[in-house]
Amino acid sequence: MALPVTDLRSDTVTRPTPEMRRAMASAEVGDDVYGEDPTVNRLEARAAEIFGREAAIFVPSGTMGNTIAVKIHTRPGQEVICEQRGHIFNYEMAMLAHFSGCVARTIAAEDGILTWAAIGRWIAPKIYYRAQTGLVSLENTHNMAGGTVYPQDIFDDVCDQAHAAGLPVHLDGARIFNAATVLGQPVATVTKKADSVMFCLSKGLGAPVGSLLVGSRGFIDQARIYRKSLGGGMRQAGILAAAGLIALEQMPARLSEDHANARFLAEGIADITGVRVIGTVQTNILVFNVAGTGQTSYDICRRLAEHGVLASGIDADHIRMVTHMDVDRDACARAIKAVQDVCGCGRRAGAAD
Ligand code: TLP
Repeated sequence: MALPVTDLRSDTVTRPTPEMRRAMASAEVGDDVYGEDPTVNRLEARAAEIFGREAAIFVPSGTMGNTIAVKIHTRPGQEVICEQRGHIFNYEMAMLAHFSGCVARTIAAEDGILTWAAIGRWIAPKIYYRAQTGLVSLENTHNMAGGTVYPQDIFDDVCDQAHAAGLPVHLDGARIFNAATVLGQPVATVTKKADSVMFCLSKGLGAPVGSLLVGSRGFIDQARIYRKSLGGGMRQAGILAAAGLIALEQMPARLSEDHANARFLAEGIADITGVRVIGTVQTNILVFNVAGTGQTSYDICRRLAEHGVLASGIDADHIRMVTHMDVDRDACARAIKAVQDVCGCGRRAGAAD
């Protein structure tokens, strides 16, 4: 009998739980563009409460949440500081430029974590012939750096120093509950100093669709206008918000399982000749370099798929695997075996059993 496919391409691939489906089927709904969907209103109120903010808005995607935040914080012609592999710069269809009229001032950090020492020197001097810095945008956890978590003192310091320089800070917190799990602190504490936060329900929290943007009342009032301009007015969106409420209330508690599975995967894969795991694998994302195998990541991913394991090549040398609620320990063990078979180089001499 064929084994089920192990899909490690992303935590976006999770399917709603039976409880989510039941809640969706029986959700009380109204027209959310009129502000009349009780389930969306409940989700937004709970998100604001959990994050200790005045207000929140439900958006169809993380990309839309980030796009709206950048638009509100900046003016056309400004620069947005972000990490070089940041999602807003690489995977959001150049909306920084397209929608907000800004350019990204990217700064490289090996672990994706930007300190003020790295950022401060790139703040544009206040000279009329230099494009001005409009915003600092941080990503926690940092996806392409391997799910890395901002140490709280670094995050808080960047926010304090940015504010002292007159700059707002937006947090792309697509996976902020993963970060909070590692830090052992509530998301309200972890994100307190950022001016706005976007987080996703549709990643490790398992909801089928949706993200939230949280901030001050005035900020969210403006966000409502831009959400509509982007086509994000979703009418009876309570069907989605019902699953989102379950994701928000119940799913953060199980994220440590995904983290343990990612570490298990990393340990198994680190032993394979030609493979180098990036970083320490703090959360549910594992990135590894395969240059030493003599194959490209794309070739390896194609061959892994033939073994029933799906992973993503993020460039020619790097593969990303993301654990989530639909892959268990056995599935991770099968993935390790598949990487061993496909890389075909056995285990590094001297590797422990
Ligand atoms: N990330 C996706 C891909 O787009 C890469 C994934 O599979 O990880 N911020 C961060 C840090 C993200 O990782 C993502 C999605 C987003 C924003 C955007 O969220 P969506 O996909 O809902 O627009």
